[in-house]
Amino acid sequence: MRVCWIGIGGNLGNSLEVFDAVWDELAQQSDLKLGIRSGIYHTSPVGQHAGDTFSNAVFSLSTTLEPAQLLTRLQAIEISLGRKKSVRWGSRPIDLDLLFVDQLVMDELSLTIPHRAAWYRRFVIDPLFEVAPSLRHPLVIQTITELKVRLSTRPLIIACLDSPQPQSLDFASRFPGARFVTGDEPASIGFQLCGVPLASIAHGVPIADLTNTPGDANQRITDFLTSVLDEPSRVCDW
Ligand code: PH2
Ligand code: MG
Ligand code: MG
Repeated sequence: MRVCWIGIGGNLGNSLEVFDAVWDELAQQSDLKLGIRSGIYHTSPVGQHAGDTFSNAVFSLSTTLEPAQLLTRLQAIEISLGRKKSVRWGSRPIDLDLLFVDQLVMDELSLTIPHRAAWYRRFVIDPLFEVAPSLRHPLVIQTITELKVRLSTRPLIIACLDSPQPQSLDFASRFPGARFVTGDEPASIGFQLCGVPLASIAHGVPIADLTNTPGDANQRITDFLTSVLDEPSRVCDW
């Protein structure tokens, strides 16, 4: 049996009802054993077409299914609950992302584990911190607590490795919690728009790989900064 962590999110319809429907559906599948779930958080929408505030949470389950089989199950539930194919990172009633499978590392066309963005998205890290603070990220080699502390520092020092000068695009005033430096200076987190694999470490700083995120440079940086600098609020138990 492997312990899998799943991120759940949505911003169309009644998210609490939709999340409950996901839980009830998974509870009926005899080759999965549901674990624990976090509370529900309100988070800033990430993406040009992402729409309104999202609800996000995480939960665990144990299974002997292969990750690809589990992903297929999750996708079937998304469709049964009204998920339509739309623009990438558009609004949706439900999104289920496979975040971690034990300490497994795999990178295939259809599935990357851990999820590429799991370590820097506050809408993932904050709910995980509630229920799995000592879970270790197998690539970034930090616990969820360490990742949460890293991202919560203000100002957050962010290294821009191959991007246009953020100052010239007004990021400094749009994201007052951040201070931008070049790749040679000490930083808490870096990002690169093209050319690096997940979390390659330069000077001990984990680098977010934005190679395959949607939009032009301005949008990709905006989305990254929104997810990194967000301060989710826990709105209720789930
Ligand atoms: N999911 C997305 C796009 N944007 N923003 C927030 N806050 N939470 C999400 O779960 C989310 C998002 C695409 O999967
Ligand atoms: Mg997602
Ligand atoms: Mg998804």
